[in-house]
Amino acid sequence: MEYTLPDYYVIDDLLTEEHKIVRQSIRDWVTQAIIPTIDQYTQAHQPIPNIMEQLGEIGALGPYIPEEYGGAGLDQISYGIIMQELERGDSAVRSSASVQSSLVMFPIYTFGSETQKQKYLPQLASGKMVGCFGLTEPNHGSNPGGMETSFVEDGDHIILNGAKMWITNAPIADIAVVWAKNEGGKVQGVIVERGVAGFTTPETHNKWSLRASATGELIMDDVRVHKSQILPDVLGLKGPLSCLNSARFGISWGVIGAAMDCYATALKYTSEREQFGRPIAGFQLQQKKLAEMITDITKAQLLAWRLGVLKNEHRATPAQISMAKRNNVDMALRISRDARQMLGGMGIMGEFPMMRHMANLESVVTYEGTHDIHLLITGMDVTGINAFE
Ligand code: TGC
Ligand code: FAD
Repeated sequence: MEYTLPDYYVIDDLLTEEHKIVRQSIRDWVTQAIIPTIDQYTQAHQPIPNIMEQLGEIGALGPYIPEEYGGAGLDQISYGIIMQELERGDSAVRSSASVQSSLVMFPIYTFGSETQKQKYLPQLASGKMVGCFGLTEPNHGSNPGGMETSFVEDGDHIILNGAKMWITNAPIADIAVVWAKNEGGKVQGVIVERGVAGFTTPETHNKWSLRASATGELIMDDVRVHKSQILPDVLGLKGPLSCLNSARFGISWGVIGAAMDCYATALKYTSEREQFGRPIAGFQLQQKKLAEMITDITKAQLLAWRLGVLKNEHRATPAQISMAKRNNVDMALRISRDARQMLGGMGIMGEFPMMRHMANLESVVTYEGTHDIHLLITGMDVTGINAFE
């Protein structure tokens, strides 16, 4: 469907020429490579073939990682724009790029040894190697600090035991960054390679959401890993949580893409579809929905852009990132639901993107910290009182 993407407050003026070039190249790729077939893969509950290599080719993996490690050396706003354009296509595509970039490349780049960086980052940037991030466990989702996965030392090696659940790309990953407690009970990151004895990654079936992305478990049953696979430069829960800052920032931009797709589709459809002798966009009730959508998208765009500036200046706080993730995902989810209704019966069909975006966004509002958890983070930040204790 041909449409114009919304920029009601001329936010383009806030972007650099490089930002616009990046946006156009990813936008064109999504239009050609994702939109024509995404419904088919979603309906079939099948990951998009070679998606990681394709993302590597367009520079969407580790865009802000320095070029010496295979990244593109771009700024944080470019990263956000890439996530926005990918999620206009589908949240599954953005998920793959954000896990690889923020949850696998970021911790290796930030906390890894030089050997780890040289060995993994260029391969991950090209998409020839796929990574996943294991934090959530069957008994510990919102409260990762309670994790049971742990390791004991055995000479030059560690022996890792535990289970991770809901892990994006686990079934197709070559490596997993697994967060586990050491003998002292402190959280550490370990790079586990596929193929090591005792390590399995069963797929999670029957999802109604993110059906074009593989989700699975990480099962570690006496997995023996060399100590050189431990990320040396971080100890404690702040390790995985700081990776989440980067991924949540990307999501706050990404979901704007899904919302734009829903809004623009609804605007076009209701301008063309006639009932009672006139386009349904002419009815006040439909105009209210469209007016609220463009207002909410514009507010989300400004929030994301300002957060990008703060992030470029290394001034963005985790609580500011929580606010943007929570607000923007909620905005996109509400718009997907309203836009679906505006297409009437046609809104449930795969020819239109709303139902797919809506189902995807039900995961996005849950992962990377749920809607309620982010509210409590904001509450803690403004009151100074910790509701988790
Ligand atoms: P708490 O005691 O508050 O903090 C423990 C330590 O961590 C530090 N910290 C952070 N550091 C960096 N960034 C952040 N955002 C941080 N938040 C906290 C904190 O300063 C402390 O450091 P230190 O040095 O004093 O030890 O921790 P808590 O156990 O009370 O938990 C706080 C809470 C609930 C906010 C946190 O655990 C949380 O965010 N829970 C949500 C879990 C979550 O988001 N999981 C996401 C899993 S990954 C995923 O969903 C990927 S989906 C990917 C896709 O497909 O796109
Ligand atoms: P729970 O923590 O059990 O929460 C259930 C409900 O209780 C939620 O509504 C929550 O808001 C609420 N709740 C919990 N605590 C409180 C509280 N203190 N106060 C008020 N309400 C509360 N994890 C990874 O590590 N890596 C991945 O790649 C990854 N990918 C994912 C992909 C998908 C498709 C999905 C669905 C999840 C993924 N996750 C991943 C896991 C995700 O981060 C968790 O699902 C999420 O953090 C919530 O944990 P939970 O599902 O155990 O829910």
